[in-house]
Order: sequence, then C-alpha cells, then structure tokens
Amino acid sequence: QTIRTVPTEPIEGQKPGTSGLRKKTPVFQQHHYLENFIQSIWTGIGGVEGKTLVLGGDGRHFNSQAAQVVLRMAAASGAKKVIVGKGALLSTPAASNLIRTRGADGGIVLSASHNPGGPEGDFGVKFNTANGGPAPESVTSKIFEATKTITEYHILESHDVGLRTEGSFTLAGMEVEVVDPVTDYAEMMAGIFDFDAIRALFKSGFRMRFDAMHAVTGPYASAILEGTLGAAPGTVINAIPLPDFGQGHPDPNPIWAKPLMDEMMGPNAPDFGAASDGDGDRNMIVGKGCYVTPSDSLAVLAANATLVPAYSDGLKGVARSMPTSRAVDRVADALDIDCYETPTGWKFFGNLLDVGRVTLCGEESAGTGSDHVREKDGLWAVLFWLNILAEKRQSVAELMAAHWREYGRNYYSRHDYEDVDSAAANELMDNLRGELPVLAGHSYGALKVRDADEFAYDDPVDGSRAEGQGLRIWFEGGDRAVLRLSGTGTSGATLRVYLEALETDPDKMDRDPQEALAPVISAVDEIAGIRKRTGRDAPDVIT
Ligand code: VG1
Ligand code: CO
Repeated sequence: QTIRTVPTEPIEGQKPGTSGLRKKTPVFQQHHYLENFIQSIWTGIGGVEGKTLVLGGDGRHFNSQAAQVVLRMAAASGAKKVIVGKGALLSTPAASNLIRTRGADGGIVLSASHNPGGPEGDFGVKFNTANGGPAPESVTSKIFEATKTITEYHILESHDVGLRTEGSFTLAGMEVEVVDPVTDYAEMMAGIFDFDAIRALFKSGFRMRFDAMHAVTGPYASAILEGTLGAAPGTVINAIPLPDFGQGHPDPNPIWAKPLMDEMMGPNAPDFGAASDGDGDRNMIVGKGCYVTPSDSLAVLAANATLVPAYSDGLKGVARSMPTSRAVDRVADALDIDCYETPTGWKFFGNLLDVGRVTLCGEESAGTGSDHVREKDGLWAVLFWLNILAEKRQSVAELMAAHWREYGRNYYSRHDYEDVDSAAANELMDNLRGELPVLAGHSYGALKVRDADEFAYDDPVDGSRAEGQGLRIWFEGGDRAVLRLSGTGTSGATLRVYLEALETDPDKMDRDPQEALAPVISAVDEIAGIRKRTGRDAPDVIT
C-alpha cells in the first residue's frame, strides 16, 4: 500500500456554514473536491497524526464512497485509529456520543442533515471536536483558511475496505474499528430515561407513529421503540435508510412530514407522533390533533425535566437560539434558573454545556438536546416526551393546554422563502439593517416598534464574539420578528422570518397561530418589504 501525494489547487467556496460544508452532491463528487476539504480539516486541526477519529454518516447518496476516501486520507496522514459505524452509518447524536465515550479526538459526520439527498440532492461534511460537538468558529475558520492555500493532499492507494461487519482491522498501520451504530446510543438512552415507565405506557395500549423519513434514525427507532420498549410492530415507518430518502425531504416539519401530520390530524390518529431528520438530530412532536412547535417542546421538556431520571435533580440552566421563542424563558423564570440566548447553530451551545452552565438547549428548527451529548438529538427528545407522558398519563393536547395556562402561550411560526435570488435577499437584509436605528416609535398597523437591532453574541465562557446573527424587531406588548439568511442551503438564498406573539389571556390559548401572528406578519412585511423584494406572495415553508 502506497501513500500518494496528489497536487491540487484551492477550490472556491469551501466555507463551512451553520453546520458543516454543504453542497449539491455533484459538486462534492467533482475532482479533488472532497479530498481538498478533508485535507483542509486535517490542516485546520493541526494534523491528524496519532489521533483517533469517529466516522459515520446518514446513508445518503455518496456516503459510502466518501467514507472510504476519509479512511484512506486518515491512514495516509498517520491517524492512529478510526471508529466507524457499520455500513458507514451513524446518526449525528450517536457520533457525538462515540466521540465522547471513546475519548476520540474528533469525528467526521457525512451528512447534509435535513436537506434532500440523492444524485441531484445535497451532500455535506461536518467536523466535530473532542467534546463531541460541532467545531466552533475558531476551528472552522482555520479549516476554511486551509482550503484557500492547499497545494496537495495525501491518500492511501487501496481497495475499498469492508464496513459491513463489526470488528477491527488495520489499514496501512491505522486501526479501523467497525461498530454497530445503534448499540452504544441505545445504552445511553436506557441510562437517561425510565424505560420501565415507557414500557408500561405502551403496554397500556398507548399507540405511536414514528416517521424515520427513510433516514438514519430508522434503525435506532426500530431497535429502541419496538425492540426494547415494546411499541407495536409497525410503529416506526419508513425505517430503512435510503440513499435518496425515498425521494423525500427528510426535514421533520408539518410540510415535509405531511403524511404523518395527516394521520395525526385524522380520525384514527394514534396518541403520539414523531419524526426525525436525515442525520437524526432533529425531532418533530405531534399529539392526536395537536402539533407542538419546537419552541414549545423545549419549554415543556424544561418544565417537566425532573420526571426523567437523568434530570431528577433539576436543571442547571437552559439555552435557546435567539430566534427560538421565549416560551422556555418563562419556564426558566419560574424555576429560577439561567436562560442563555445564543446564535443559530448547535456549536454555540458547546461551551455552556461543557462548563455546566446549562443542561437543556434547543432551537426553533426542531432541535432539542441536553448535556448527554454535544449535538441536538431527535430520538432523545422523543423519548423525553414519552417519559413525560408515561408519568403524567395525559394527552399531548391536555399537557399543552395545562402548560399554556400556567406559563402563557408564545404563539410562534417561521416563514421560509426558499431559493430566493441571492442579490435580492442580501439587499433586503442590507436595507433593513440600515433602517433598524430609526424604526423605534413607528407604527405598522396595530403594532408599534419598541426597539430593533442586529444580534451579536459574546460567549460568556471563552469570550469569543459572533456578529451579524440576525435582525430583530420588538414591538410594544412583546411581539417580535427576526430575520436572517440560512447558512445551510445549497442554492440561492433562504430567507427565514421568525414570528412570535405572547398571549397570557387564558381565554385566548386556542387560536390558529397564523391568525394570532397576523399583525406581526403584516408589520414585518411592511417594514422589510418581503413580498416586494422577494417577488413572492407567500412563504414556501411555514413551520
Ligand atoms: C438551520 C437551522 C438551525 C440548525 C441548522 C442545522 O440553519 O435554522 O437552527 O442548527 O439548520 O440543523 P440555517 O442556517 O439554515 O438557518 V441540521 O439538522 O440541518 O444539522
Ligand atoms: Co440534522
């Protein structure tokens, strides 16, 4: 086996976004594209010599081939060991767990997460550090710098190695350990939740549907829900990971998980429904006739955390991304614990979790997690809900009603305008940014602007500062609108408009969110000229 040194040139645009580098699959398949980026990761982390890495992906098209390239390049650069999920599969939270429990120096997750896959879909590469979390900006910026100066990469000449069976072998002196992707993760879940209580819940006739969306969570959900917890066979649907996710869009929201939504809103709905995304870190929660917004879900988990064995001593604190609704803030207030507000993207929670300032965190984009790993964790959130329901023996709708009665309801919705012309989207943001200082005091329909700014975050642990993290407009009475451009898309720009209105009147807890938010929706359109500038009448996706 010889190590080849291959001359190459920098390729433009290899800048990691909100969550790793994401591009159209054919872009990743271009000559040297993946190799350049992997070599730049090695450079960005100060070399991979003597290091142990975890490797796996969500099974999308190009996953297997890319995994072989990573193995050959890790061996060529002197890595000591790579722990890889069987079939090159690992959900993002399972990878995070393995990095932590095996004391690895980091890991590579091959995924474009909730983006569609397939030959014309998206592919992605994420690097996680030794704490199991997404690389912070200090690391991704070094990786990006390396992509701009790269002149050669190193790769082993070898046949593809077999990843179909568990066990260890060596590849040019590097140990490769193939592990079952589910075992360690399932064990960790059993250590967090009251599996006996959940088993009893299913035994009592509680019915559930889990839509794995043909993505990586299928094997995890089948093993844990149906295998260990006794949910009825057929509870988990679309359970086999497919390279193109069955032509679907593995994003668990009411639009892309519509078949599940339809079932849950229909006459024969089971008691509880859930879905997860491509790489298994997102979750959607829906009860019989009752969709739970991710922001509310986070608040409910925080309010009921002590029902779960692992959190029975209470929470150290909570954190949410800035655009996430302030429902969890109200719970934190009541519990008298700290609530942190961070920029969008899981990497910003890492430091707070590492130093023990927070136990739970979440994002409005269907991400929820805790200090058990350093990624958001879809199935964990579903098990958390099951544990709560097993203790409370209430329906999701009853639980939500009680929650809102106690804390008030933060009506919430996100409107996405996808594949907008990039120049038009940037112009919209630039223009609004320019107007922020003069908005206060002006009225738009029934709403008056109280304040407006651009969010910047000073990390209280390492002092790093992240600027340009979203434009915020507050209205008198507490309503809020936030605008930002997505950092995970692969074509054009995606404008995200986050809308929130607090309601504390107990008689107004059952409104249609779009209706409750109508004044904010029209005010922000008037302020930012969304319809005019994007040329769209309505959002593409409403969550
Ligand atoms: C989106 C979400 C963000 C999430 C990120 C990665 O980012 O808004 O909350 O952390 O996706 O999620 P953006 O920049 O497109 O808004 V995942 O499940 O795609 O890794
Ligand atoms: Co994801």
